[in-house]
Amino acid sequence: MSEPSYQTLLERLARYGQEHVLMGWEQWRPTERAVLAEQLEQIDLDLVRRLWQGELAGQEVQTLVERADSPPGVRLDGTGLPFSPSDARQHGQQLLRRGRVGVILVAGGQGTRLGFPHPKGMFPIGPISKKTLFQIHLEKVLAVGRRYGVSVPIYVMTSPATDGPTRQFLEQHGFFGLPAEDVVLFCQGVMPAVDAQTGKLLLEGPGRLALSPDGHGGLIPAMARTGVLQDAQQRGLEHFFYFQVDNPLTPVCDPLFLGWHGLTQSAMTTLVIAKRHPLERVGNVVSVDGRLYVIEYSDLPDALAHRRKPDGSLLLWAGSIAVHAIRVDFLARMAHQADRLPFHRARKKVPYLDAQGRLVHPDRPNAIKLERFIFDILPYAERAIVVEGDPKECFAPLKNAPGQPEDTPESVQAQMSELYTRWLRSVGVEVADGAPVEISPLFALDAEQLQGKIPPGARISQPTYFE
Ligand code: UD2
Repeated sequence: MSEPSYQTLLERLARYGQEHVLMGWEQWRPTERAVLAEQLEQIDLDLVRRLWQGELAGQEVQTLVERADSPPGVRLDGTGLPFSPSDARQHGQQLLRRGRVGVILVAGGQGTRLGFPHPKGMFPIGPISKKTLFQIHLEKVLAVGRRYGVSVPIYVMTSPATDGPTRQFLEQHGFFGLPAEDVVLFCQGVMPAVDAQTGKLLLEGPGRLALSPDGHGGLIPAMARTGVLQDAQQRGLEHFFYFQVDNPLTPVCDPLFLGWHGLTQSAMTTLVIAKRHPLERVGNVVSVDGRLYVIEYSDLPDALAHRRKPDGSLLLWAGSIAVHAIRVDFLARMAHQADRLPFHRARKKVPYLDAQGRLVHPDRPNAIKLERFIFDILPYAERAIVVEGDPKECFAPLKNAPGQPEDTPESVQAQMSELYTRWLRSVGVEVADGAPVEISPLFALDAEQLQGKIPPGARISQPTYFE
């Protein structure tokens, strides 16, 4: 690689007042210089400046909430759409049998809150088996394929920090039984962190900008850039089942959910739960002028989150658990208009080199990180709907380190075990209270698949794993 020209870099950076990143250039090794030049290649400095100056802001949250209505869709009791649940389930099963559904798993996040120094998907979450999140997710995809007699491809989005270890881990484990060609990894882009006071790029080391993943909205440009979208189109896929790496209860490719989505010809359908309290850390799905929007919990002022309807129920009741069905042609259309996706600004603590070249670990948020969110494509989706799910059945996100009040490994494992206990009891198995149980996705994907697999009247009083 030829040595990048100092003068060229300086001129480019100076146009945006960012020439400080070349501080110490004379002392850097050629590789450090090359790394910086490469990082700068990936960054649109003009975009960063405009974002910093507050241009390109998304919709005003206050305005959205003022005009927010309940989103259209189907409630837990089956009401809300002119189709019956059995029609929906059948339609979903047909889509699966015809090989029209692929899976997207987003796994590019850094999992800072969990305090686990590897990609989150490598966390051993199985309450008894200690299977990792990745294994559970991939086995679900394998089991769905077996159930419907098709191969279901899974597209896994990583980020520069998680890409290497994720590839290595999945390869080492033979993709947990899926054919290698059906597990497609692709890496999302990055955005620089900027100083919250000055908008200057931060350096995490000599010649190294502080970069972070560009949010799961980065999925759209990344799918187009890496050829993943084309791959899906070539395979004849019509819908993606999209989910996050942190939720082992995700009902991957649930035919009922896919069926509601398909029957209504919705371009994007979101699985929601009725929020259990106003400040629950989920996105709020609302309808404004016939379009769906998600207002992220971190963007929602508390007072607005507490608003209630005249009947006392929460105005913003529909919490997105980040499970979506998305039409492939809609995603392809959005890939041509990725610029329409806004960036969200989050204040974060980011270590940086000060003017003397010393590394500073700030004790309060000093930087702005810029991220795009996938759900910001929702307002562009024709006939978008929500489908309400039961949080006990479909939502146990692993977010926090052990010992925290919620969404910890212990709480997630307890919830998994409770779900499997209900399935077992529904087919006549006696499970003693508190006895941990776990069911491998390859044994049964739901209570229905358990039928006939365990002799009725069986009793379980100690930790039991069905595989
Ligand atoms: C997310 C949703 C929230 C709710 C909740 C449910 C956002 C902004 N908020 O909150 O509305 O649905 O989940 O659990 O999504 N990821 C990437 N690349 C990135 C950033 C994130 O792949 O650049 C992945 C990450 O690996 C994870 C998922 O996106 O699978 C969610 O990220 P998060 O844990 O930061 O989101 P959280 O918990 O704030």
